[in-house]
Amino acid sequence: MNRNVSSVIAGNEVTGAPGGRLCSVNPARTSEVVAEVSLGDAKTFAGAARAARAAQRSWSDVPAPVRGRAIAHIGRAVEANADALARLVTLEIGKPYAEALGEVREVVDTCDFFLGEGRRLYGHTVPSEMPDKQLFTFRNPVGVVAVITAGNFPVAVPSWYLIPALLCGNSVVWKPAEYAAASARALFELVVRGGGLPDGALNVVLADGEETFAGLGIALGEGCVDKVGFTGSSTVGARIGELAGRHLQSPCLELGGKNPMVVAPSADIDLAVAAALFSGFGTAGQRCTSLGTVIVHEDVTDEFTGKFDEATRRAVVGDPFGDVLFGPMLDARFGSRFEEYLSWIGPHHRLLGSTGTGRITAANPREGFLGDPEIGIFYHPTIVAGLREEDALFREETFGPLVALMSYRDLDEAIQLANAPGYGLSSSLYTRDPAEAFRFRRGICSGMVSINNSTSGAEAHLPFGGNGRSGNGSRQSGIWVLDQFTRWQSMNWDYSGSLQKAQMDVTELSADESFRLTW
Ligand code: UN1
Repeated sequence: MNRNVSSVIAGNEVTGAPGGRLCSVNPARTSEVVAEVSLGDAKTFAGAARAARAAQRSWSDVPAPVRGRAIAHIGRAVEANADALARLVTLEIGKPYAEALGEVREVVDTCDFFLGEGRRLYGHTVPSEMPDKQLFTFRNPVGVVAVITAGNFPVAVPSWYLIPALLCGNSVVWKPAEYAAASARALFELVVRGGGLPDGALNVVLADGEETFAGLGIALGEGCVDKVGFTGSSTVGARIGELAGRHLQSPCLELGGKNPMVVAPSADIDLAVAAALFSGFGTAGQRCTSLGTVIVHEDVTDEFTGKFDEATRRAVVGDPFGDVLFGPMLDARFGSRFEEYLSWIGPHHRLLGSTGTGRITAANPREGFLGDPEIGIFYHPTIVAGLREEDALFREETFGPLVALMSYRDLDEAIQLANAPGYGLSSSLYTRDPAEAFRFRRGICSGMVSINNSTSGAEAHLPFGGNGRSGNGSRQSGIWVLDQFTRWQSMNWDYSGSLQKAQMDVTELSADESFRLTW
């Protein structure tokens, strides 16, 4: 498999590569090219936004239930191609096949949820304070939505934007991660062809970050983008938020996380270890919901640490088409960035989980590795104990297979430590004490809380999103995302035949204020 992939605007493949060309390679075997990618530039992005603007009105004229049927067809198309799509995801970003299949399932779940929303998109009928007058609310599409997504979930996370945005009657310009361009093009084709969408309703632009940012600036300036959705790092999210804010827009931002897991003394330790293993190292720790720091009660620290260390040492790393805990990094750039995080390890830290740290090679081997580590971008899983609050490893997201470990004395301290880095995406508590569970829920500043479940693995129809450094409070998924992709319009209709002035012409009943109860 080796395909050329380019942008598609208003149904036409963009020819040429004003933004240059790159190869999307298999990170488990970097000599294998998955796709040759022709990149667009800022003008390409702005052109796509204009095309989306031109197509938006006629797309929103399609009745919502008919748009819902299109979403139903997209879901079935993705389901029918699940294996091929999941294989492509594994090939292109190195996520284990079982996880890739789960991610494809998440696209189908999203379609299943929104296909029915086409027959709802409810507004309200609201009573008026005056007779012969009726009030209403309607959901209107926002217009053109620009969606910029990361490549760690190259099909599921984009679907959280594309599917509801299209269902609500918006047209979309989607800029996926360049290093996951083939998976993106595959999803694009399933959505456009599977759903039978008209040209321009969905456009895909392949471009690097800076060209995208410049193009977004142009499009916002021309009034061709009405809503920005972004999933990626907190640093880039802050830049996008600033740009959108200058145009009086509030974007939907889904950013990084330093997701804590608190292990209370009453916890089922084996269960907590299994969860820490999955959420710390699944997807090689490259989920926004990946576990950042385990905060363990001091009474069970030794037990938890011993078991977590052992489970991590035993875990199989390697070929993502095999039965492994995790495969390679998504792309070379994530390998280099991870090395920077590893450089934050100091002399006061204690390393667990592996016999080595850093890149897995013949000279720095990992026992039980599946395949040949030299041909891909593989890293040792690392558990760092002995953390202090002032450590960068405690405060910053470390996108990669690294989990930090700390101890706590009482729940208030655990909550304080869990909130201290200032992110607020996902969190988890292992306990058998229900009062502790509700106290934790109340005290934690994260958008998502798991009790006796890991920090990752959110279902596709609960609100997904974070606070603080993890986002601006926007929520995706389920009914909650409708507020991102529609705007409320209120209408009042006076059929009294006279000008009834609100607040001034209201007739109240005469209440007897002097009445007192004597029983
Ligand atoms: C992300 O990493 O951006 O809850 C999304 C989870 C997945 C989604 C992660 N369902 O881990």
